[in-house]
Amino acid sequence: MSQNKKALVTGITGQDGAWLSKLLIDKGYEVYGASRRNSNRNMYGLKYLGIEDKVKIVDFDLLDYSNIHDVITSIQPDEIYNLAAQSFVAASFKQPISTSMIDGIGVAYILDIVKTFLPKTKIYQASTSELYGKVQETPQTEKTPLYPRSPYGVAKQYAHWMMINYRESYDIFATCGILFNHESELRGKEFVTRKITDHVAKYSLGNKAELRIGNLDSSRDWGYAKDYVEGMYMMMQHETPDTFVLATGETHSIRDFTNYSFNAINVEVRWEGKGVEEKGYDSKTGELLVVVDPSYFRPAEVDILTGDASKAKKVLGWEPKTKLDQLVKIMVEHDIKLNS
Ligand code: NAP
Ligand code: G4F
Repeated sequence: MSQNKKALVTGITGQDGAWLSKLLIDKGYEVYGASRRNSNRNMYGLKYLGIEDKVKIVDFDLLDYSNIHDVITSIQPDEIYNLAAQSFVAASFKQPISTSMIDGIGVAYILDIVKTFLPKTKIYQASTSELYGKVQETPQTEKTPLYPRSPYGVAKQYAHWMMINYRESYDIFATCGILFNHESELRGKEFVTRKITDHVAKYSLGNKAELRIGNLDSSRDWGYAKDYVEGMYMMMQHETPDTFVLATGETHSIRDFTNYSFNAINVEVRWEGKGVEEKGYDSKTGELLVVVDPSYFRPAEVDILTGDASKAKKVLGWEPKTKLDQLVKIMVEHDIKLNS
């Protein structure tokens, strides 16, 4: 029983921060939610999950060593879940330096503060399947060589190896979850899945604008965020710090995800053309639904990701529970309610 344990969750206003805090609160943890000072903090996720009044919010910025030091040493958490990041890959090409500072150096700050002041505190780092980038083998496991393809991926690789280095050098409980894409009704709307489900929801409510999308051929291994935060928690309860992949093992293209989303409102998409000329039409009415917009293409793309989570299954007993069609349905139904 983990009653009275204290957890510091960074990135509390993000998708995973909300889902993980709900899980920790249900387990009896005292949860401190770390969030950047902001004129209008996004508390939608915490409200949606009914825990807004149960999380203690603390001002926290991964760019500020003294702030991180004060937060960690005053709370003295048993567990730190570092979920905060500039997490949008496309933005990392436009803001490579700040992304490197937040997603890379910010993690080094946490590690060094824990090593110096609270060496018994466990740390979880949100590593990512973007580390595999231009994939060197399929499916990807904990042993697959890394080849990141964006400033985001490169910064996360630095953080990932700093975690391993502190684990090996100083006996810090520093655990990394290499999570493949996970989505939910709390996903930010700039990410492709939520962009699509939000669009389809608005379309079903009468807004007939076309969906403007980037690379339709790109493929991802998508799971449900609610399942994945269970894996994070399990990693932190394991007797030793380690690195684990969480994934479904199934890969679908952006085109597939678009099909599933329109299917959720009983619309079948018929695809015609190739490359930037490809278009999606309503198969019954012939109405134009989807066009390719090259402004969403990235300078370097991660074409396809497929994870192998056998180690997490064998060692932790973790398995994803939600299939992609169920996930799409949850997201589209949520977005229809939200837009109504
Ligand atoms: P998200 O929704 O984008 O949330 C990111 C959080 O980081 C937000 O709360 C944001 O706060 C905070 N943040 C950004 N810059 C910060 C800074 N300088 N100081 C403190 N907080 C800062 O991301 P997510 O989807 O929940 O993902 C959680 C973590 O897992 C991220 O590290 C991400 O890179 C990683 N990851 C995600 C996936 C996925 O598929 N979702 C897969 C693998 C790894 P604001 O509200 O102030 O912007
Ligand atoms: O939804 P995305 O922006 O997610 P991406 O780049 O895979 O990154 C997410 O997952 C990572 C785990 O692998 C996390 F580490 C990261 O923090 C984030 O959560 O894009 C997915 C794919 C890309 O190939 C992109 O080029 O969708 C393609 N895409 C096509 N059209 C689009 C669009 N992406 C966005 N965001 N918007 C489009 O219109």
